[in-house]
Amino acid sequence: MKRHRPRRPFIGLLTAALVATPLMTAGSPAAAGPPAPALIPKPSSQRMLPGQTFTLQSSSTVGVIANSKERTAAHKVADQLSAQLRRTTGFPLQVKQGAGTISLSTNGPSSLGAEGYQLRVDRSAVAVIAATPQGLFRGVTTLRQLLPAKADAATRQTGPWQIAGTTISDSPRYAYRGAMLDVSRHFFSVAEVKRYIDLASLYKLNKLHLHLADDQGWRIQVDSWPRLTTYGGSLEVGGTPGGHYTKADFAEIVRYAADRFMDVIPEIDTPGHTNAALASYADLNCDGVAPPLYTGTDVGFSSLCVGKDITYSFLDDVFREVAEQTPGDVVHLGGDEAHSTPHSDYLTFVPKAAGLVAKHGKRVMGWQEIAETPLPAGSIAQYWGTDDARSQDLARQAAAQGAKVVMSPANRAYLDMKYNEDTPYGQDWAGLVSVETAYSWNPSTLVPDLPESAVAGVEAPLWSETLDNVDKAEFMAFPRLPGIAELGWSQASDLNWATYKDRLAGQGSRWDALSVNFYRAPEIAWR
Ligand code: TNX
Repeated sequence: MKRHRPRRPFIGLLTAALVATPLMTAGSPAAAGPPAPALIPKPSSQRMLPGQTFTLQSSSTVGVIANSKERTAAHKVADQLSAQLRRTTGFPLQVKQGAGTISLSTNGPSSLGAEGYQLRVDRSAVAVIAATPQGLFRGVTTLRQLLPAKADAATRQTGPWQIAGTTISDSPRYAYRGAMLDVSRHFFSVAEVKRYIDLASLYKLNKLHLHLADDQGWRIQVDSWPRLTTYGGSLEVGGTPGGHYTKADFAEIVRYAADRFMDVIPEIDTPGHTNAALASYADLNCDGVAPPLYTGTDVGFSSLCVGKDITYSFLDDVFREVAEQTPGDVVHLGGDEAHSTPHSDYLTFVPKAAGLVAKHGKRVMGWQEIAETPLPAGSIAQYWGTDDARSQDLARQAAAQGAKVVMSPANRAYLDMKYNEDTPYGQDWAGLVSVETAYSWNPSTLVPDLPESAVAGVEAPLWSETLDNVDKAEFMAFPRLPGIAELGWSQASDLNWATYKDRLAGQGSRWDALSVNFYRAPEIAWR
């Protein structure tokens, strides 16, 4: 076979090259070299470049091409890539300005949008092109999946570090692609949250919703109401010590997420799910008596006192301090399962609480029940139904008043549901959720007569009543979370269980390299 001399990458010609090179569809057998990797989420389009294999070498560099406004952020993306590959390859992989062996450029067409990117791998170079640093980051997550799984390990590995030649052009289906972590029922440390951010961002999720306050614990510092954390955060389910994030801790989580282009959406659940707050301040209770801390797993027994003024000065302070710590534009006020709040009180409460979130400059997000009340412009309702008529109605009511809907159907997207009867932890109130069940639905058509334009995206909640450590959390999230991520990113016409299942199988070795405690679902031929 005739070999071409390696060329220097020339970014300006990339778009032309994408079109001009002889192409082969992804998955078809290449002449030689590494197999075409199994990407999740599936990109909008991918072609293989037969006979072209890229090999990362000790002399390889990572180049950044970006205007002065975007240079710092683009360099950060390059630094993260280089740091990970340095760890496993042992190569220096110097990051520099201008073209490199791997080039990251933000000079792509604006038609790529905020998150889209193009990627080209040929025998001599790798180029990722986007219109923003965020787009570069998404492209780099694809590049990481193109490399051998061992490139994601924590320690030095042996090469070769090869990638099958390919061109990819990719952008997301939905703008909202979230993962929720319940840190109230069981507390998760900053390091554990960072780990979850790392794993979620690998699959292009862009929202981290933190469920920060519930009956069992208040987990975020509020200076004006200090007992919320010192007392209300002291325990967790089962009565073991809880914990909370100081302002510095929370800032660290927000920064870490932002470096991986995930917005943090803090949730303070109201008016139900509030026992931790009610236990901390007697005045918040209608009868003025503070209940004891709660370490069980029941829901629906607590409520803020809707008729008391102090309820709203409390929430004003809480939402102000939480909003101050949130660079993202959304704050979640809960609103679910308020079974101990009289319905007329609920209808009074939600608009007042929503008004306070809006007053502090944030869009309101809440569970589907909030759709029954008038909401400020730009609000988001989170569907958690199980195909029941009432939940579907609420989703349509949200859309009818101009709100967006994020789809978290409990019988499909709840990562705390057991996979099957033998799953050692988790719940089953919404049903058993197999890997296939979690994947096989369409966010835009799940609720009949919900206009497609109202659907902002998807989110996979991980409730932690039964998950007292991060190993258990990973076991429930993997392999289902990447499936939800694909529903959020990939085009509807590309969603196909048979082909997904095969791509999913290829993630097993990557999770082994990353030491993810995933459920080896027997229906997947893990490799
Ligand atoms: C329902 S769904 C809840 C949570 C529980 C979860 C357990 C929703 C908005 N609320 O309080 O943790 O089920 O699966």
